[in-house]
Amino acid sequence: MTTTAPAAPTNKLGLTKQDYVGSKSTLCAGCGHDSITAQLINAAFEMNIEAHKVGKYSGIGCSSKTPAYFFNQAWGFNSVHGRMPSIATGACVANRELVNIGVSGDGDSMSIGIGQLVHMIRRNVPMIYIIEDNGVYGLTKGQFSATADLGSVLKHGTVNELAPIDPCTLALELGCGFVARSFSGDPKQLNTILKAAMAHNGTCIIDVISPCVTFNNHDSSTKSYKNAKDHDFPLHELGFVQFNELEQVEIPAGESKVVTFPDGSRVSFRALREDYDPTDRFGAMKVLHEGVEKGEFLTGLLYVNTQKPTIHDITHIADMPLVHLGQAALKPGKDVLAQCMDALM
Ligand SMILES: Cc1ncc(C[n+]2csc(CCOP(=O)(O)OP(=O)(O)O)c2C)c(N)n1
Ligand code: SF4
Repeated sequence: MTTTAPAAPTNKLGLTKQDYVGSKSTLCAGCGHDSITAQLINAAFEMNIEAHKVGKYSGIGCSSKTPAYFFNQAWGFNSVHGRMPSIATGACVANRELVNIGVSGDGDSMSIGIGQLVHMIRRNVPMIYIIEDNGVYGLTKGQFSATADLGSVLKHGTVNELAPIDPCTLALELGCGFVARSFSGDPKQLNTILKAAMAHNGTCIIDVISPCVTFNNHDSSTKSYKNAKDHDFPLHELGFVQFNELEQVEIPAGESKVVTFPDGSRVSFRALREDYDPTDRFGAMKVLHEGVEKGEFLTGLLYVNTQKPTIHDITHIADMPLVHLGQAALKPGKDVLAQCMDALM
């Protein structure tokens, strides 16, 4: 008797998880970046994202190679080192219907690319920007990056004497409306944060500690699997209910703070640290600074503000994606041009 394998589960679009997969990873076995890719695939499958409506972007680094490993059907641009934000901003303005996902490294984002990144956050470009944070430049063989903790030690003994830049406090300072930190070794939390980011409209900065097993996973590294596990301090237990499941799933009243996203999806926060309020920006900054002093590695959806105007609102961009506008709208004629010129005088 022959038995047939059970059919793979499908989502509301009739797609299987395999439909969200990309090429085979060429990263080192055990690299944290591959776990992040896996959660992106899971989150997009669960959120019924249409992969052909995704724009995926990156800079240069091992982390920046990863968009090749998910969503084969998506649009993609692997940019120059640190230049992903301007490429993504252009794509986002040209087609406001895209779901934008950027993957970068701590080197790509916090050194050569920091100038671009801060202006992307300031403009509130709707995109999920993941920093796969291992404290080193993995691709160029493990030099310290700008997120390496003060006093951390490289494999061959070099000590880092510079204070780190924290992507999350930087994003909070810039008024980013969605700031999160997670760990590639905590798939459940990361999955929930990614789904919430997919429901958000605006820049999402997600700093994910993602150990580099080849150059920065030893005992004296503060970005190793062991160190992250030993010091991981989740600020809350997160729950996520997508807008189209609200009728089936109940969020327990009373104990949780609930934030509703523009598409109707909800995130619930059950506080593990008393009085942490994820909608209080200054409070979040204070807790993060205190955490650094205590040596705590604080994770969760640190801050969320669903009301911030995006670049589309600020620039009054047309509802119709610019890429779909016809000739008549794109070439409105001499009179309109003259009016524009007059307005500038
Ligand atoms: C303009 C330019 N400068 C320097 C480099 C060399 N370079 C390649 S990747 C990289 C840093 C990668 O580190 P990170 O972004 O943290 O990614 P990881 O490899 O650790 O995932 C550098 C400096 C480059 N490719 N282009
Ligand atoms: S060198 Fe490090 S960051 Fe790059 S693939 Fe290997 S483990 Fe990952």
